[in-house]
Amino acid sequence: SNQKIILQRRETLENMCDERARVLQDQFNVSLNHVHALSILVSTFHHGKTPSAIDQKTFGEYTERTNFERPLTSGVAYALKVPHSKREQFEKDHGWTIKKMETEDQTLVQDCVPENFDPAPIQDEYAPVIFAQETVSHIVSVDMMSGQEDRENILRARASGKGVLTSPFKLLKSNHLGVVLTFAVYDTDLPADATEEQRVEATIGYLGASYDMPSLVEKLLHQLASKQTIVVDVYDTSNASGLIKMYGTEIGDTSEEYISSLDFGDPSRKHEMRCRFKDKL
Ligand code: WA2
Repeated sequence: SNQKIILQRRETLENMCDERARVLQDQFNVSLNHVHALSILVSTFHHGKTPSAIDQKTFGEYTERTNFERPLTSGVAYALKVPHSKREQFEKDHGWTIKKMETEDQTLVQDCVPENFDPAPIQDEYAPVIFAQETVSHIVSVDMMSGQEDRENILRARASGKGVLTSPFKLLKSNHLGVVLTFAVYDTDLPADATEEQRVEATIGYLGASYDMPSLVEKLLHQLASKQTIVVDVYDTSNASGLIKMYGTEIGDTSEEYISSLDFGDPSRKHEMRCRFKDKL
């Protein structure tokens, strides 16, 4: 009967949506665990050894060769915590100045490379990138605290000791919306119940990964069958007053929609997947 067909169609939509949401969430979780492990690698082999066993070349090769471990990421990078009192020495040691992050509101896309960035204005502290995977080499020397989303992520990561996510924003040298995942690196083994102040004090750097949502969700959905049948949108719903579409299209039969929940591991961010049929019944 017609009623039966409508119910079956509904069930198909729910199953396909839940499956896609589960695959996306699992892949995200896998890469989150590997980014966490990378922060421990930097702590052990860069800060834990004298001389350090990691330089840009080692970091670049290692992160490129282990890229398969971090599905959905477009690149990983490591930034150091540099207080203003150490800036001059830091810049002398590295042979470059700490740059201010400049967004495309102020400049042309092609100018958005650190060589064209101005030196960072005086601040209490900076977070210049010292190591980067080849895919995000354009952020080396950029002060991550001079970008609003990156700065908020850094502050939350070091106070919490957990992996934290930004809201979707336009990444440097990208035309897409993306998110950044950040883990703080500490110079001592902190007790699990360490206070925020102890955590901030013990912070020495920040390991971050960027996710270019459209191209990466696209790649993932491509691997699943029946891409012809449904269309999916991914939303950041953290702010009830304004949902942000991180991925999606305008097409599809909007008369029937199903929502699957997504958990990307940061309790202060909420996400969901909204699915609908491509064609009307
Ligand atoms: N990585 C790549 N592209 C970006 C970006 C970013 N942040 N911010 C804007 N465009 C080194 O949390 C520390 C990575 C920030 C980590």
